[in-house]
Amino acid sequence: MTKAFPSVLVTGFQPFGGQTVNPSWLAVSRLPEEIGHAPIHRAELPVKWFAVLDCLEALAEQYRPDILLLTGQAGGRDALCLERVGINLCEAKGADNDGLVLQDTPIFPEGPAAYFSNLPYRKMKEALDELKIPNRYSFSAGAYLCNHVLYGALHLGATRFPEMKSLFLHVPYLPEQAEKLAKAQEEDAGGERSGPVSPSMPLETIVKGVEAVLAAAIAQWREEHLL
Ligand code: PCA
Repeated sequence: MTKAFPSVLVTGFQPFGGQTVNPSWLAVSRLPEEIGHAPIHRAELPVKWFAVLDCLEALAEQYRPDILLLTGQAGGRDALCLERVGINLCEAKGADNDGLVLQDTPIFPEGPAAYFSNLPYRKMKEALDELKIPNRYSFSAGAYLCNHVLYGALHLGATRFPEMKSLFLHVPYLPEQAEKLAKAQEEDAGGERSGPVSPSMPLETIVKGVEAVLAAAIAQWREEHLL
């Protein structure tokens, strides 16, 4: 039976690195139940090297997504970033939420060095441009958990779930996170503002942006499958 609408899964991440919130999950949890009549399934992923890909695989089995949009926080960035590449590497100074530090470790030793995102990033970018939401392509999602799930999702797509297309969207800090960090730095510096406040984006804008990129991916899927 042909489906009229794609199966859509959107993920955000738990807070990590001393933060109490993660704007990615806050935004995902505020999405409408349906976008372009496609029901939106959502999940919060753990910031844990060893649990996250099992979790993603179980979600892929449960929902069989055609569209998998992964989102996460990129503190310090000033725009929504459409991540175009996932690399086969775990490399971070900071620990995960289990206290584990991984460096020089491939995600899948037998996997290719990198995968390219395969959702319609150009259409997604146009949708953000139209709404004048600051955005850009990024060619490095880092080598921490966000890159991990992007590479993992594309590898799952290449090996087990051929219908599943994935892309990672990095989102900036919320204004209140940036302000809190600036205050903490100020206290460390003995009461003086030592530098500019980190860039940020209001939650409503992030939610609108996530909704817009999903609408673009869903419209593209319908065009490819129904025309
Ligand atoms: N951002 C981290 C991991 C979890 C998140 O939200 C990253 O950019 O890798």
